[in-house]
Amino acid sequence: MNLSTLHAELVSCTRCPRLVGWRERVGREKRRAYLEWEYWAKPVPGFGDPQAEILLFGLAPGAHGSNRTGRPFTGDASGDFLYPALYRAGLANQPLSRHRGDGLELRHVYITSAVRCAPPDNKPLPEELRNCSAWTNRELPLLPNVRVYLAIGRVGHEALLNYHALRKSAYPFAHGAEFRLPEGRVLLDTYHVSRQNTNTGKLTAEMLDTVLERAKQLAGI
Ligand code: DU
Ligand code: SF4
Repeated sequence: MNLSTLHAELVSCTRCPRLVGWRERVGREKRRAYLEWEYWAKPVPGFGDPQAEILLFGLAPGAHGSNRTGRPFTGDASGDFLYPALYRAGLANQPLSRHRGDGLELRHVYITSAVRCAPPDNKPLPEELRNCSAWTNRELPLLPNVRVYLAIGRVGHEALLNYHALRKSAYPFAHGAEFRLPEGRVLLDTYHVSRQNTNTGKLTAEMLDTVLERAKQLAGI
């Protein structure tokens, strides 16, 4: 099993009925600006460098972002904040991320998320998080060089703790927090890159740059 074969299997997952309904409905109804698009409307596979030392772990696909384009953080405000930061850090070959054929490549970084189908209001149910953890359990072992986890938001943080069977109370989420996990990897946290956080100044570009520099330092990049 490698990442490509895992992703080929993932894209036909229908385990969460509510999310299957939602991802397809959003793809039918579309947003006005994207009427010409054929939405992806399927589970969104992880993306990036298979030899990554840093794993970015998010929440879920955005309804009109990666649920439209089929690549994490591609085509919405969250990606417009995240990818330029990865580019500034030397971890992406370009700041722009528009569609799967845009030439974007990551170095040292791989991106996936706690659930792989867009949820209504960006809020997966506990059962959906449990369902999709089965994919996390299969995907993370295929990334042999990961030394640093960067959780993008609390839900990603908790899914990573769950993956390692660690208790939330011992590892409280906080922007900039840094935890050495028992098996040796380091878990870093950032507030989520959602428009809600970046427009209000809760998460600034400088704050994200600082966390990414720390991730690189810990990963020896
Ligand atoms: O075809 P491939 O080399 O397996 O790459 C698939 C996909 O992964 C491509 O869109 C670029 C991305 N990628 C990357 O971002 N960084 C890498 O180091 C290798 C592949
Ligand atoms: Fe499958 Fe995960 Fe999508 Fe649920 S969220 S349908 S488990 S890919």
